[in-house]
Amino acid sequence: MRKEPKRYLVTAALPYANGPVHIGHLAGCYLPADIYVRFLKAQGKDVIFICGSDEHGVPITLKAKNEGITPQQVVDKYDGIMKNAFKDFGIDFTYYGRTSSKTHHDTAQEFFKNLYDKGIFKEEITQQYYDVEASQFLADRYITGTCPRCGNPGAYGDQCEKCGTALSPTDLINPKSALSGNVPVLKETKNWFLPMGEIQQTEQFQNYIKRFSQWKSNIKGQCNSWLTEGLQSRAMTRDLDWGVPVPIEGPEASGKVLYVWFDAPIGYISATKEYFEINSNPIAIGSQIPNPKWETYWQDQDTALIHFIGKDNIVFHAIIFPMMLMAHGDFILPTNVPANEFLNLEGDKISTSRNWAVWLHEYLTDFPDKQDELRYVLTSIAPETKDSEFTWKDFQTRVNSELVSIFGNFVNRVLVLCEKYYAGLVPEINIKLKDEKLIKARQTCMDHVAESLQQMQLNLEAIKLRDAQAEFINVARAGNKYLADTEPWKLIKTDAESVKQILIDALQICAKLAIAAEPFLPHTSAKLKLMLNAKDLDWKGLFNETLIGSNQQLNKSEILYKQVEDEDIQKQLERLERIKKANHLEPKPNETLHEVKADISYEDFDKLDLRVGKILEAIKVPKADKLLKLTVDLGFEKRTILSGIAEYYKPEELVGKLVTVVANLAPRKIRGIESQGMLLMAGNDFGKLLSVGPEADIELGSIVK
Ligand code: B3M
Ligand code: ZN
Repeated sequence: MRKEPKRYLVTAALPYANGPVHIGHLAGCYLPADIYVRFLKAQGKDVIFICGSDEHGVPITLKAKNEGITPQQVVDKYDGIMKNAFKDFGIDFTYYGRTSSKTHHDTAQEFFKNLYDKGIFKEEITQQYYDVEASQFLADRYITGTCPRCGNPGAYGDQCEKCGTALSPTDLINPKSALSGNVPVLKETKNWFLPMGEIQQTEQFQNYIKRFSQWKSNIKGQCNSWLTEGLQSRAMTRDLDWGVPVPIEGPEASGKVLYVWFDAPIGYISATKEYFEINSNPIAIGSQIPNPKWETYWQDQDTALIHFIGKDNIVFHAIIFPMMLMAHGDFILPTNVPANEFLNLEGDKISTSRNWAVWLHEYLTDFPDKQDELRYVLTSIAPETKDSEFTWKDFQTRVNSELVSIFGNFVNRVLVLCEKYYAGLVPEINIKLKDEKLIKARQTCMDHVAESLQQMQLNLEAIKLRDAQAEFINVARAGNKYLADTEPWKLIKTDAESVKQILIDALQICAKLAIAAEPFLPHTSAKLKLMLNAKDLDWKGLFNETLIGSNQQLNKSEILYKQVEDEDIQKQLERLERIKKANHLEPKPNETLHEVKADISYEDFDKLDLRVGKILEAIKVPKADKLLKLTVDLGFEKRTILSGIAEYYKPEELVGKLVTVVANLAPRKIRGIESQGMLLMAGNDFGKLLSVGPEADIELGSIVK
């Protein structure tokens, strides 16, 4: 076991400033990071929480091109939008920076220079893809193609987001320019490479990776598989004009910038610096030293550095950035990289380009006072170990049957009864409970509360936030059960003294809930503390017996949560339905599904020659909305096949996919092109699917029977 760190530096991935924030972002890293930080702060730990906008890289320049504005205009627009969305949902960063700031440019350049001067980089002249039409080198997301590792046809030039592998453009199968769609040419250029394969062999790196054993299995697994394959050198510079200029004198570096994944993680350092620069006398929460500096957090070995990220960022945070930090030498290495998997929405992957998302700013327009409700649901379904799914129906159920019926209801019953019986003045207890049944109910409740709180604390420490929140609700559940078992509203007529004890107990549970809610539901926590007239309740009180004393005047109670109505959910579902339609993904009427065609003999069936093929190329047929012209490899020969699937698949999604082909269908001319076969398809709610999946591990030309 590692000893308790003196301080914590928690980071959340710097989001690209190229679009608003959606629930997938929130659930993936900002909310878990915020809950963890709030938990640390509540215990009086010394912690700073750093984030900021990632304003470089191809995602920004592509967005600028699509919107017809400059990259600077893109980042200026979204930096503010993102920052506000986080604030609205209570994501309480110590500092939120931007990578376009001067401090960041200086810090990133100094960092690069440090490694350059030490001779860490390997200078290499390599052939890089170039788009002749756009007169531009095609780095990173400027180029797409098929991932050589998992066959994902939409992999980027620097990474496959499906399997997480870090790629170079030349690794891609069937590369295409994202600017023009053209097949790129190769052109020589010089860049500076981080020799990751060499660093992997160093003792320091081998020592560092021992930490993986303490990490979540999804991260450990990915990292170990890359390390087993062996790491390749990776260019840390790019032939682009948007980014941090490469700080090398002379013509060889002109027109080049730092690779965005070199500069972005340094953004954590520069944002920390900026925070200390701007706050001339910063008092980091709980800091044990009088004048903490940014260096204290980044260079002192007693700091725990924890990066919250989404799974597509694992390689950069768990391997590449630590290698950079190691090569520099002045910095600590990450203690933990708690990466989450992805959150899906109503059966489909969240997608910004298809507008398949719940945007935070839109959510707030429809549910202006339900921030904590969304935090609660997203934590309940957090994709901590595997992908998970948000549906509006589930949102409604969780809010109504957990927040409203369990937590909200318990607090409301207790406070309303106190108002009714004691005018909100906490009574004094004169006699202890005597009735056996009441004594037993009380003991059971107290045991459950203590156990759940303990379990919640352990889960928070282990960053198992889903389980931690479930234990939080169990505390309220135990409180509710106490009331149901003792029925103070009936007992008041026969044994008013016992009711005092029961309600005082229940008030202590409300106080514990107010404290424990802080990490998960900060708005509710503040509201409840106010209602209890106990602003100063703090985490240390969680296991105390008496938090609300006799004669304390409670404030007026309010309902904590309101029901989510069917109409609210209907409205959201209709919105998604409209988007689905707009994306041409609407369900097709399939009323003929139950009518099976007339029987055929085996001989009839046997006339069909069904084969497995691989799509090598897919292009749109001009002036035909539905048609794609495919080149399909049957192993023994290549065929041209026309298929009416342009509404359902983008050409680039098809390349590399395996399909079932009717190989002996008589050739047919469609729009002047001869189609030499047919693909088998299956209809489903979203359109049509190819009948042999991309994962099929099967020889081309195999006979389908
Ligand atoms: N901007 C990628 C992303 O938004 C990237 C993270 C940088 S963290 C240093 O997924
Ligand atoms: Zn892949």
